Amino acid sequence: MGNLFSGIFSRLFGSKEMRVLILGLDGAGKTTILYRMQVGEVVTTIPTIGFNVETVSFKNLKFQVWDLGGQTSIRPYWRCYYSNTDAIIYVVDSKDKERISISKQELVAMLEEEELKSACLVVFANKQDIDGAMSVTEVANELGLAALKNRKWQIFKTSATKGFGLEEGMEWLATELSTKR
Ligand code: G3D
Ligand code: MG
Repeated sequence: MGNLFSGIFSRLFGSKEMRVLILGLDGAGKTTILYRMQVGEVVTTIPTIGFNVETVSFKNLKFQVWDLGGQTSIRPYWRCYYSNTDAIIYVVDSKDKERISISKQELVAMLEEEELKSACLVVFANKQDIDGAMSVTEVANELGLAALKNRKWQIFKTSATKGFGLEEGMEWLATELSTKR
């Protein structure tokens, strides 16, 4: 696996497990990003409660992905996946102005979780290849990122399909994580 992303994360390889959650509303581009990283085989598990969790493990790095939004009844089950999370990659469809406020609510609710208190946050303002998409500044404002307290965060302008921005974001993440270990 001599690809770009394994190169970016290579400085994190060691004995300590690193856990990264990739979250956002359905359709934001999470699965596309997961495959784009090409760090390993994506395994989909469907817990009995009925939400898909996609997992990729690569050496000591573990990425887990699921969709936020929708039924609040399954929310307590997410907690099974929070423990020891080092980072959250939050993916936003920059073209979806209708649901950006829901995306914000979901993000804010997520960040209130005790287990995620020390996780750093990377926001991907995704689908920037589409005309009329919100700018990265608009997405940051809509999500209220400036109001976040005690949280290392950064936002990147990305296109998962065209492949731009992901590398910069992952680079920032790898740097943050390497200071944590
Ligand atoms: P999810 O896993 O967050 O639910 P997906 O989202 O990765 O399944 O992506 C949902 C749809 O958005 C897919 O289209 C995917 O190709 C598209 N998409 C993801 N990222 C981008 C992007 O950066 N730009 C554009 N233009 N499209 C993107 P389909 O048609 O397969 O449903
Ligand atoms: Mg998906």
